[in-house]
Amino acid sequence: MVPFLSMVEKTMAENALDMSLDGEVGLAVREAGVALGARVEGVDLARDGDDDTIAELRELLLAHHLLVLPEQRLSALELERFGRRWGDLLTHPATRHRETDFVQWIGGKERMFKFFPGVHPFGGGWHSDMTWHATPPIITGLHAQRLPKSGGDTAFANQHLAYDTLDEETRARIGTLNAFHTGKVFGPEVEDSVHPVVRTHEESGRKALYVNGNFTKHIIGMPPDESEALLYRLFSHATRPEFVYRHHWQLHDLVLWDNRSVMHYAIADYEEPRIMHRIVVQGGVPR
Ligand SMILES: O=C(O)CCC(=O)C(=O)O
Ligand SMILES: [Fe+2]
Repeated sequence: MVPFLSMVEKTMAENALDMSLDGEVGLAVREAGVALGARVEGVDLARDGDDDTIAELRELLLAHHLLVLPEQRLSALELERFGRRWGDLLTHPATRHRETDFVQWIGGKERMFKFFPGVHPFGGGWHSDMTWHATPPIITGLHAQRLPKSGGDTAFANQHLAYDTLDEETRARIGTLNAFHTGKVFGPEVEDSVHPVVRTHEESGRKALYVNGNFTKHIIGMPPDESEALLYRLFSHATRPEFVYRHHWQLHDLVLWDNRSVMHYAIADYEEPRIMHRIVVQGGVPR
């Protein structure tokens, strides 16, 4: 078993940022959380959408798994245009912006504070985005339009840390397993998919846990009781607070994250409107 603290130290070293100036385009970068995340200032995406800036942001996202870009004044169509710099965009069956299918509009009264067992507002419950899709998004961007006076944070958990801190026996046991993910929570016509329990990041080569409580229903070829017990154990390990960065939103924050590396949870502890614009960048088949 890899000692947990040495993993955190490794992540801290990776994150080692006390406000450094990054690369050629002069972005100001500092750590957002110990487990993951960097805050990037000195960029105005409405203006600085050049290839060098996008290349720098790509590198930063790969290193830190999540980027906070404060004070981005982008319309929905500008957000869509920015998203297309990262790859093809996916639509989402649940919620679409009135101006474009490629930006999701997330908000509304029905999403406010309510606790009923098993009922989550959009994004509530730990998940990586759209894992029910055959080629789920590698990157999600969320842009804060309207925020409640308090509450409404989003929590993000580093799934490389989650994988690396599993005991060796469990890592060996899950290394070749696949799991069934369902999209039926969004409608009977929405697809289901099977993906590996451990995903290897195409760019970094690092392994990550890739199962989640919202969409992953069972392990393929395993008796139901055993599958449930294993998934339950993996879900609770994957979301240990030590792996988490909790983002407290400011208006016009744009947060980008890598769904191959992190899970997230929209915390529904607010009683006023909270509105987000969202884009998702399509990936390949998870391996
Ligand atoms: O509203 C949020 O904080 C996150 C919602 C979510 O899960 C998502 O945008 O993928
Ligand atoms: Fe999500």
